[in-house]
Amino acid sequence: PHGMQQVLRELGIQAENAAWSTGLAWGGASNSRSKTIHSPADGRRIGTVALATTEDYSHVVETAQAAFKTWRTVPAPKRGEIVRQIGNKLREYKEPLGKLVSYEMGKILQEGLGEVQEMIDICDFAVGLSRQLHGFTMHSERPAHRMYEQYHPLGVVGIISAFNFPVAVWSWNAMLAAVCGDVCIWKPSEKTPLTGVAVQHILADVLRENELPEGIFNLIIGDAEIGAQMAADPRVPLVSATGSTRMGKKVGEVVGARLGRALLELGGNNAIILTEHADLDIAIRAIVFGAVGTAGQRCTTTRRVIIHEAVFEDVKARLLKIYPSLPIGNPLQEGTLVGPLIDQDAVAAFTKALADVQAEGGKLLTGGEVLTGAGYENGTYVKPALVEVENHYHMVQEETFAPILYLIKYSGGVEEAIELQNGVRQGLSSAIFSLNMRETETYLSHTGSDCGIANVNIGTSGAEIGGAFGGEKETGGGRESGSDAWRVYMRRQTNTINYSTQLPLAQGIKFDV
Ligand code: UN1
Repeated sequence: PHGMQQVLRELGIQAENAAWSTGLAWGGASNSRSKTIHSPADGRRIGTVALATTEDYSHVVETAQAAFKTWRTVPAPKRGEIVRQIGNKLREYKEPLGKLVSYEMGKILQEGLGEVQEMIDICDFAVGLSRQLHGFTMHSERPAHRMYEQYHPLGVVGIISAFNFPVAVWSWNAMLAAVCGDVCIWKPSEKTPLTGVAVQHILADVLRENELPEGIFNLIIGDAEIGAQMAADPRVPLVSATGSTRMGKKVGEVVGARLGRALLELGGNNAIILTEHADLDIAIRAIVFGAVGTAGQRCTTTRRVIIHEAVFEDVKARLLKIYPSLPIGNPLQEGTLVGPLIDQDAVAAFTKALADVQAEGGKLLTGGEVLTGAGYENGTYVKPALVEVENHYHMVQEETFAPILYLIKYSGGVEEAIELQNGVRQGLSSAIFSLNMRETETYLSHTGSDCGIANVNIGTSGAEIGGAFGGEKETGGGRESGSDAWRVYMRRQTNTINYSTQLPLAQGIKFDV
């Protein structure tokens, strides 16, 4: 379908039944558990992977540890050169990899290609970063002493990625980690391992061409057990996990118990505030992209719109005009804007959330149906839903990973809207649409949005890689991608050097022996 055989050939995926890869070597599982991956778009089989065992995991960790000893001695700008080559390979493979992302995950082709572009962008960023892993220098209180700090590679970085951005979020972590001198072990979502296999093939070319040892970039396909093992493993000083808050709490607890580092990027409950001073034309576009893009399966998806009563009816009417005619269908078909949900469990969660929120008093305005008939045989396609609710409803407080948009009315000033926005357990992304400077500056101030991302006249999703990405509260507090997010992938060392003939002590302490 849609030339998928050709795509798989172009990507060189031969490792059917692979369970792990250390970059050059591939292995099946040491037992016979396997998983067949079907496209959420049409239910067809794309490939079969094996599920790694504890022994496979140990082998991969040991290979990674050995590779670290070499990789950390390669100068950072030379590591950047390898990442530059990876970026170039991704440019070469953008089309087939984007198609596979779209087919395996279900996001529309435009977004599949956008995801690969996000990988290319982070490669470029990491190349520049490889010459900018800066620490501070400071003045010592002691004469003829010098103080500075430096950043050293950390070691093995575990990356647990989610199905919704099967490759981009890995690349945010792996490309930064790579220039920092770390080696990575990637456990992709069991729902989307094939894009991981494809990326691993692309990496292998670069490793081979540069005669690098295996073990710098590793892939391990497995279930939650492998993730749990990684979290508990003291040989993995940093575990970066993207996914649900439920998963992240477990990983965070286990990593925390051994005093390791966890970088968590978990659930969001992202809101857009529309004040009476909003430019509604651009606001509506942002809301629709944010709410139905990726079929509501981004962690930055717009889940709530908090609308001033003066414009509430107008906004509702405009959304009600767009929602019923959204083109829903095969994500590889040009013109489709809404693809399928990842699987039927996700459809069940969508349906249940809508039933529950209505039981609480929510008013379903449009959508909510599971589509049937030609093109929808797989049972994974739904009509995005709009529901009028109150913010305190139990379901509104939850993140349902599906295209449900909650409309919430407010009548006071921007402070009231901010309080509603912040009145959830999650704190990832947020936005305000207003042309009134007092409102927008209040929103961005310390009394404003409590999220990791706060935008003005831009929606909640679709962040650029240059900024730090992540959020507060139950979102987990981690920051990935741009800005100085790289620091978490390194260990900081403070160095004091004495070039005098004396040994003065700090704080003026006298200690004569
Ligand atoms: C995610 O959903 O886990 O800002 C990541 C965005 C994308 C990344 C989303 N650049 O929506």
